Amino acid sequence: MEEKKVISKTKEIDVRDLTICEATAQMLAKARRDGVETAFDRAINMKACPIGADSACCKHCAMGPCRLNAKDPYSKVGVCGATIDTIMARNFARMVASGAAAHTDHGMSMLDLFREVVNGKIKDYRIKDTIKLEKVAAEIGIETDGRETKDIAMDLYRELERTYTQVEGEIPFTKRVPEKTLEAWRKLGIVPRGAMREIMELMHRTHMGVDQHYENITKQCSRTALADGWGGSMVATEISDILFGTPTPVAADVNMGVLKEDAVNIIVHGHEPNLFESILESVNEPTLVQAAKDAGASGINLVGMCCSGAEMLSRHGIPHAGNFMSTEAVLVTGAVDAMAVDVQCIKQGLAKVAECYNTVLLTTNPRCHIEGAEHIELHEHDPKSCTDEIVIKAIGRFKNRTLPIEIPKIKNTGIHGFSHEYINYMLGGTFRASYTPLNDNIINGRIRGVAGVVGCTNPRVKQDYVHVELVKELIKNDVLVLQTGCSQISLAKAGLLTPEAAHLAGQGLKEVCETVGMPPVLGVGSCVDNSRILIAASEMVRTGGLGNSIADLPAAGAAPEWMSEKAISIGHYFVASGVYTVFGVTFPIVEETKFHKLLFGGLEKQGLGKWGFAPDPIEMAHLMIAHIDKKRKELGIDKARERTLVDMADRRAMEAA
Ligand code: XCC
Repeated sequence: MEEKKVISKTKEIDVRDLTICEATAQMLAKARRDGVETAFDRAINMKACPIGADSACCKHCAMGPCRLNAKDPYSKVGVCGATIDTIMARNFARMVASGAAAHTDHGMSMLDLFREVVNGKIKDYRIKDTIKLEKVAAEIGIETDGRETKDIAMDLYRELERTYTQVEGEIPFTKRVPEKTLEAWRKLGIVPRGAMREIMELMHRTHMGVDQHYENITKQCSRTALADGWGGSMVATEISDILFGTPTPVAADVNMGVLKEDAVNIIVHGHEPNLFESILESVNEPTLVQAAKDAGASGINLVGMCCSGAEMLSRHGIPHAGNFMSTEAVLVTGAVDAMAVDVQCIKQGLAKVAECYNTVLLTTNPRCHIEGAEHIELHEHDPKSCTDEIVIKAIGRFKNRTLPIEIPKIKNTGIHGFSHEYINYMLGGTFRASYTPLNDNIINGRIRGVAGVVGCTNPRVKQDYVHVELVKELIKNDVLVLQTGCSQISLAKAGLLTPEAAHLAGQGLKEVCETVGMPPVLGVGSCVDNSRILIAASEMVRTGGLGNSIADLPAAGAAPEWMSEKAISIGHYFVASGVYTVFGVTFPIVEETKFHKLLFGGLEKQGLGKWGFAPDPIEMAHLMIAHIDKKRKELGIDKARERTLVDMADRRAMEAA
């Protein structure tokens, strides 16, 4: 191990104050012994810039960078005269633009792949879910009756391409938006055209000297974020389902204990399922399995991390080693022979940690090279030449293992893969698949409301703690929780993605879970799969009894440990879709400014949702529950809930007697 670092300040901090993930804590302790630095150490040693944290600085031109005073925000303006509201709105807008670009570029890659599969130029992938293909096509007005799959697929491609390239008009999936929600968007002029146009316009407007009204900037923010949620992300999810299969519940293991000391361990970390799907074939290739055995291994063990890991967990039950803040820690086990990455959330710090443990770190996507990592590009016309090579390199590293291996013996089994299609089926059964039972249970008060808890982990807070405490508090109060991304992994590690976790739920939610046999926390996939939550919300509106728009639903969202710009884009498309969305950790805004009042209240008055902020999980849960209760009252179903609670109390009293 070369170049040992002295991690002075961090040594005094107990690793258990950094994470509640036992496996990560064990590996952080080992990293310290080994003299290896991780993002946890860097976060302690690097105080977040206080001016940037408040979004009170502007570096959009060379007359600055200008710094305003967050404590007295209207005392100064930038050199050009930009006010604090303009500066904060522009900074926020650029986060939305970047996050939306990440999701839409990912979605467009999936669509490129789909086109080449349909026209027969790519033969290594194929359409797996023709039922979903026809369903999605029919939903957006494509004729499906009596037509060849290939013809429907080509029409679907052409139609969905508009999501990205269309210059005028509404993107195709606006057909899924509840009428009243769409009406509010049309009134505000925020129905997305094509993602490329929206992102381009947002970047233009935030250039020096263009849009200098925070309200107008926020409108384009909403339009761009909606182009992500109902466009780029939704296309990524739907096309991935069509190509690789729509998830259905599957039992799978999560945590570092999924690594095997005697096997060749390969981790895939990133966001695009094609790399993972292809490597899944490579690790089952008989010649490569034999090569691993010849090297003395029991076999090849393929494991996921972060979001593509969450997709593979949902689709195929592939084990998952951990979320974003565990990606360096997992390498400290010494057991990872190769880590292959594609795009998004790949810390540059991985290169150094991989080097310390002789792990082969491989980049595979032309968009993401990392200094110090080897690049083997994945070409979709011949993906196996890349993924076979990754396996060969991993076997080579296995053969030459020299360092001691320490794998935390922790594994948590849970149920993953609740697509919105499956939720429909699960609640209604094969012959009457519908959201009616969910709506009925919300109306009668057994389920108080629905929450989407999503997003990253962040070393500025104790890893997993905020996610876990928030979700526990929500289910305890009869709120059904849907999860994606790194948050889903936090809860899976805490054992809440099991039907048995129903005992932690309130009496009403517990009854529903026990009747259906479902967990109180439903894992729906990766971050682009947040679009499944939007579709579920639309279905709830369409089913009836819970209002006419998404904003009417007794629902709320949260990203309690967020860190990425994608999270801001996701948060804003939920807000623009009508959802009260609460973030933890920090929020890039100065409180009590006009821009703050717009995001945290004004948008709701326009018929959209609103932002909230609370770093404490219990406070966050109660903000969400209060909102859910407010919506129940507006719908006139608050009495049903009170009645149910009285009934429950009576019954408990009877049971106790
Ligand atoms: Fe990244 Fe998607 Fe955040 Fe996790 S949740 S840290 S964005 S991997 Ni998507």
